Amino acid sequence: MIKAPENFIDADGVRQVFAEAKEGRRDFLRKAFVAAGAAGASAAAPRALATANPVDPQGGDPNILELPEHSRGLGQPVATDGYGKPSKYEANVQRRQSPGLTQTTQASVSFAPLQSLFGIVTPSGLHFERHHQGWWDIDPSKHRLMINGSDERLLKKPMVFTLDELMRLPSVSRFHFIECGANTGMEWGNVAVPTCQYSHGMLSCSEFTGVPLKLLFDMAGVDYKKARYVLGEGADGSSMTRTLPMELVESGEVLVAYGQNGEMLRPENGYPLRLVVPGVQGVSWVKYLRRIEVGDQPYGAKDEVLHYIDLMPDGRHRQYTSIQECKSVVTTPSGGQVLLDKGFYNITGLAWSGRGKIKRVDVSVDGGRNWRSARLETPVLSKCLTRFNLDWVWDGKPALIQSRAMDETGYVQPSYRQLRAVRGTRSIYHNNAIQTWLVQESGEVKNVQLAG
Ligand SMILES: Nc1nc2c(c(=O)[nH]1)N[C@H]1C(S)=C(S)[C@@H](COP(=O)(O)O)O[C@H]1N2
Ligand SMILES: [Mo]
Repeated sequence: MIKAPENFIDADGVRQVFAEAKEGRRDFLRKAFVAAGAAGASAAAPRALATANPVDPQGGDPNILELPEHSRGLGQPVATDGYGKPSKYEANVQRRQSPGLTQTTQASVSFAPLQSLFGIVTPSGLHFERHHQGWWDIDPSKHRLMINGSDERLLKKPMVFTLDELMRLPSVSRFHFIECGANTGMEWGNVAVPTCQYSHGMLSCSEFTGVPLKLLFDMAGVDYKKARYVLGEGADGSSMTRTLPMELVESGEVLVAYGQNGEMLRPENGYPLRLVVPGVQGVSWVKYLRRIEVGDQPYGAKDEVLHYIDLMPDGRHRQYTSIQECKSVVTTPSGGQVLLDKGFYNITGLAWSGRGKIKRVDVSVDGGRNWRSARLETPVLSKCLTRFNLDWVWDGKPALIQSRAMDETGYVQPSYRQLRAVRGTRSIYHNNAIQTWLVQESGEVKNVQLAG
């Protein structure tokens, strides 16, 4: 046991920190703590250190430091775990499936735990999964990528690449979000799921590394005047095939990627090769990519004729909706979480747009009557998740928390009423409406939709 020096850190010392803070955020924080204190709420305001034992905050005598074992003994050796894992205390942070959502667990989805993540990057082991016929761990030495034309006038020289050959070519690395077109699909009719993991978790963001598809097309001698469509094909049993317009490839943004967050793609995410199609719905990001064909018309593959289409109010099906429109969600406080007491909270969330950068995110705590602009954290990148934060003092009364994002084109994320006026209620895909979380007096947070 060590005796703490007199006035080791005193309450005045703590006050001093606040006194030194300039106007603005720090000042807001100070006022928030004072307000919370005056209201008798202490959960958000840390106990002054002088009255707490800094080593064991729950401990008895504030002047006696009882060192825990980890401060006295020898820790674990290096490389016990050749590939590191999260702390055992984080074991509840998992991607989860929704039992009964699909008939088999191979043709299914696991959702990313958005409520537990910070910043913009999704750790690869928590990236959402969407497989139509299960995932594979394909031997990269046997994998090939073929590039061909539907007819020889469209492409001069069909080519087959090994992974080694692709990895010798000039590469680029870029941060992008991927969102399944069906994300938030269960909410079209009414609120369907309790947490943002299930309502918005078919969304992830990684740094992808690979070769621009345009480079491979140039090598193969594509005639860009005639070949206006591109077909990507996967090597799994789902025969995943999607048509892309050639303009996307010509922009240089479409990648044949092998890297994800500094290492090779995970098997669940398409190892060893996948298409990265920034801004476009997930289904077009073909995994286990084995073939790319150029053609002079859309291919009308099963996954673009039967699935990923939108049933409009007039009874017609809208096809080839590919760009994921501007959208956002507050991840804390969000459904399933509990606010322990009134006082200060950091409202945080994610915003993204398939059309470019996020320009602004407004947050309401009263169901859309009043809005305040949130802080956008850097980096703010194109077709990438953007993190936003906003200071909030909860007064203990019911609150309706919403976020509304705007992208650099000026497009503003719609309310459910605005979205349904155009789209009706019979869609499954492409729901980018404003999400509402109800904070109840008990502190419990619920998924709700506002009438009208
Ligand atoms: N080969 C192949 N590619 C595929 C799929 C698939 O089942 N097989 N699923 C698609 C769908 S619908 C989505 S949303 C994304 C999901 O990518 P992820 O599993 O890496 O999150 O992959 C797309 N690419
Ligand atoms: Mo998807």
